[in-house]
Amino acid sequence: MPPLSIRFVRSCPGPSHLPSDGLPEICLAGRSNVGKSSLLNRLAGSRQVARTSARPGCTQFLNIYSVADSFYFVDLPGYGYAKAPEMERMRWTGWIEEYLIGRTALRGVILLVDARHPCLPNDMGMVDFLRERGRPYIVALTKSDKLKRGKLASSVGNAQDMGPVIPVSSLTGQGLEELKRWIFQAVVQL
Ligand SMILES: Nc1nc2c(ncn2[C@@H]2O[C@H](COP(=O)(O)OP(=O)(O)OP(=O)(O)O)[C@@H](O)[C@H]2O)c(=O)[nH]1
Ligand SMILES: [Mg+2]
Repeated sequence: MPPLSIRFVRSCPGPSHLPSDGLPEICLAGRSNVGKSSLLNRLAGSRQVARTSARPGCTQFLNIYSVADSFYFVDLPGYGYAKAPEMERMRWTGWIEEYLIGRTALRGVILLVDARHPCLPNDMGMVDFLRERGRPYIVALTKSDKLKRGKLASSVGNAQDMGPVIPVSSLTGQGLEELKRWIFQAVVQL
């Protein structure tokens, strides 16, 4: 499959700034620094689309990207960034919950989890939250290039507790075709 045509639309400082055209949305959720922006850039075949940082907590707002003017990627603020001021952290959590519970355009959630640390408590909390609300989701095990084959296999095995899993790497491109197929399926689901 060719790279996706991804274009940054805007950062949303509040829910009222979300798109109002009713196009389907796929959101990317996960801990801070897990590789959300890098994944978007790799899917776009470009380093330019989303800002990446070795410094956690860089993406503070909810960021909207248009994919071929057909659907949106919504990059949620990373959770679990311990150094953010308490109020900020509360607001981020409120945002994420509000969006995930109420958004009718939302067709699926890509939950990014570091392949080296599957099943951490706040990721399990997110899984429970998505299951309870019946939101379709897939677990993308990120940075899988950092693990040797045997370790990755056991990480994938452990991560099955979280739900359907695809190991991915934004460095090597591993798993991205499978992830794209999941995204397209989720988008067309009514
Ligand atoms: N080796 C490797 N490094 C990665 C991969 N994906 C991301 N990284 C690195 O991990 C760091 C964080 O990546 P980002 O894409 O900025 O993560 P993020 O989830 O968008 O971070 P925030 O927006 O700050 O929450 C960067 O240094 C990336 O280069 C990957 O697949 N493999
Ligand atoms: Mg980011």
